[in-house]
Amino acid sequence: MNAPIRVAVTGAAGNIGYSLLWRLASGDCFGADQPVILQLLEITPAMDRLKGVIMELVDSAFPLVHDIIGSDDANVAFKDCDAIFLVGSRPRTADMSRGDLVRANGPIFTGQGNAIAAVAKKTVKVITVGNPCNTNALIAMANAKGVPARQFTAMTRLDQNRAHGQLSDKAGVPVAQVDNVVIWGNHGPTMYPDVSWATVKGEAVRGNFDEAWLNGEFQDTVADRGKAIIVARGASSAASAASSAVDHMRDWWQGSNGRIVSMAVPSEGWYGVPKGLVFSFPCRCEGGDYEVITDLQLDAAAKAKVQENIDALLAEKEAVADLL
Ligand code: NAX
Repeated sequence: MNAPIRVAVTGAAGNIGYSLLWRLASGDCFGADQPVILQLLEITPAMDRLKGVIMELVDSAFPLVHDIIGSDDANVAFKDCDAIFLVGSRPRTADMSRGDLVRANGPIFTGQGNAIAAVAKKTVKVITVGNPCNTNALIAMANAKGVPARQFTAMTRLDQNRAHGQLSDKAGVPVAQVDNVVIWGNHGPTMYPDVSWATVKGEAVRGNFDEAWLNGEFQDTVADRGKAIIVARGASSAASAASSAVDHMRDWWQGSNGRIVSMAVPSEGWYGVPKGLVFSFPCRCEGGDYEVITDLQLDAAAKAKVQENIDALLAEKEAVADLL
């Protein structure tokens, strides 16, 4: 058995937290031989709810959980952390534009970036889930002086999993036989699920699936899935988001076994994406690190979509320039 690691989750009393914490506690993310100390952050008015969540975690008697700390102070919750899930943020309400959301949530991530720099390990792995997640990750990264930029990532794995789910449904095969859809860009309306390298049962998707479906219904379904779930369930995606966050962190921590996985990471100029923008790229993970696959040949559609995402993310960055 390894020594315990410290794992922080923000917004721990929220919907995603209610699913995520149980997966972290069970060993699904960091491995069956990796004990964890859970360090949970909430805002002060939600501390009672968090208390209830912690009671339930205790009642679940997970052998891998060595301690649980709940706090409304990021300097306590992030202390000596090895991994952090930035989930907590204000949800978008009907009267809010995406621009309003960027402005409403941005300040949360300046404070949390400062706290990460002050108290977390410099090797901490950070995944940002709270929306707009790419720009929130950018803000946290910019405010965490002394922590390497590449420790900050944002989640597009839910988009990848949604795309794999659609291809699996269409082909009538288990999703484990679907590989290599690449998500480019922003976890937002411009996100692009690219099937150029995707395979089903080892065969290329292009040429074996109806092009009109791939370019139409498939892309629309992946892009609109969040809204469709709200309509059907009366609440936003939570368990699937938690599960995708586990997938993202598990692969980063334990390796992706050669598979291509999509992660939003700070660009180093790849594919013409300006340096520093947190952008979803195809990655492979090994040895506790990720590597962006930088030599894929993009077709005209992908190039246009990458540009659309650059424009969207530059506009979000501009809107929070004072926080960077
Ligand atoms: P909930 O509203 O259920 O929970 C959010 C929790 O965060 C609440 O308990 C709230 O008290 C807490 N919180 C708010 N401000 C905080 C702060 N400054 N510090 C600590 N905690 C804080 O939302 P939930 O359904 O859990 O979703 C959380 C976030 O994930 C939202 O921003 C949502 O938009 C985003 N999502 C991101 C996805 C992705 O693929 N990247 C998909 C799912 C989800 O929509």
